[in-house]
Amino acid sequence: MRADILALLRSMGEGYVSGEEIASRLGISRTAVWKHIQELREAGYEIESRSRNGYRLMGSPDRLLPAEIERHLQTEILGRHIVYSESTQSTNEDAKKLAAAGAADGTVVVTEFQGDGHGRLARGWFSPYGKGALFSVILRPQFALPQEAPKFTLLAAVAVVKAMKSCGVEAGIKWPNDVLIDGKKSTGILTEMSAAMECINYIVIGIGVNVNTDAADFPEEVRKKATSMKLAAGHSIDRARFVGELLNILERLLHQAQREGFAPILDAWRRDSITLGQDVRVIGMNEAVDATFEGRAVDIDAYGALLVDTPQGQRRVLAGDVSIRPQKKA
Ligand code: BT5
Repeated sequence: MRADILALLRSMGEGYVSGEEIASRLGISRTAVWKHIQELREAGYEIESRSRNGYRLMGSPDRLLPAEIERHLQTEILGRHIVYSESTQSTNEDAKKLAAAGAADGTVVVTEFQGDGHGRLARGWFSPYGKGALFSVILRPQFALPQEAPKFTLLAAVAVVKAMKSCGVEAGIKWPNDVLIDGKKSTGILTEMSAAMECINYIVIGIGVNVNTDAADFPEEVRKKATSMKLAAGHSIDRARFVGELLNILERLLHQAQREGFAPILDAWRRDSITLGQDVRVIGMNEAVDATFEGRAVDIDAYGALLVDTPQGQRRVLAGDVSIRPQKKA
């Protein structure tokens, strides 16, 4: 109902709408209208009220509130249920709990701040309050097998690059899960899965984007290698619009993968990749023997694994097992 009232206020532009009209259009009492307006104000919306004219929307909060994201959505499933909190430990942890409890396909968990945001191997993901896009999407893909989960990370990275482009920011993908702007990390993606033998119960794709983060906001240890959309664009970005657009693109790519398989997604990934064709240093995460090696990244295979040519022959690096760094020139 609050979203409906907001939509009505927005449709008036600079004009006013009376409490009576809101009540009659939405089929609620005038007292209910007043209560919802109070709640919207508490959530940060600036709503002017004039006794003769009614209500007028003066400003919206810079928050990833469900109503703010929803107004940019063109999706059927993604983001049709949004779980918002001002702060939480980790949206991926929340999403996994919700998914295990039966949350619907496409549910999105979003927050302004994480106390324990994390990446792979329990590494931290840092984002100051109210400046990033921190969210996790629950998917229940019937069309994919458990061993295909890494491809969802690649798909998400392609979506992030496209969404950034729609905001005028050029980015590229470093295999497997980083989106870089001007060679610096702007985004991390963490895909987690619950599966039985042949079927995926759910996949959680966690995405952390530095949207309006300022250089001074980054902790010392990542400052040199991190950047944000704002730093690249030279101005603040509308976070809710960005998240809405990202969800739209994600859903389009998921539909495409369902219809045509992952091949076109992997091609899009290849086009956006900044890893392929480069000399790389691979640091295996789970491999006991010979975990670190160097070579040239030449392609990804049908499972999204990175193929690296080395003097000893080609090596295949599975998603999630390695991080890649440009080789230092001697
Ligand atoms: C990632 O891991 O890059 C995946 C990060 C996923 C975060 C999202 S936020 C929403 C959802 N909820 C979660 O709890 N997680 C997901 P990895 O490739 O392991 O990289 C982690 C490394 O990135 C850290 O060790 C730092 O070096 C660096 N890092 C941390 N915060 C950063 C930031 N804001 N910008 C750039 N680099 C950062």
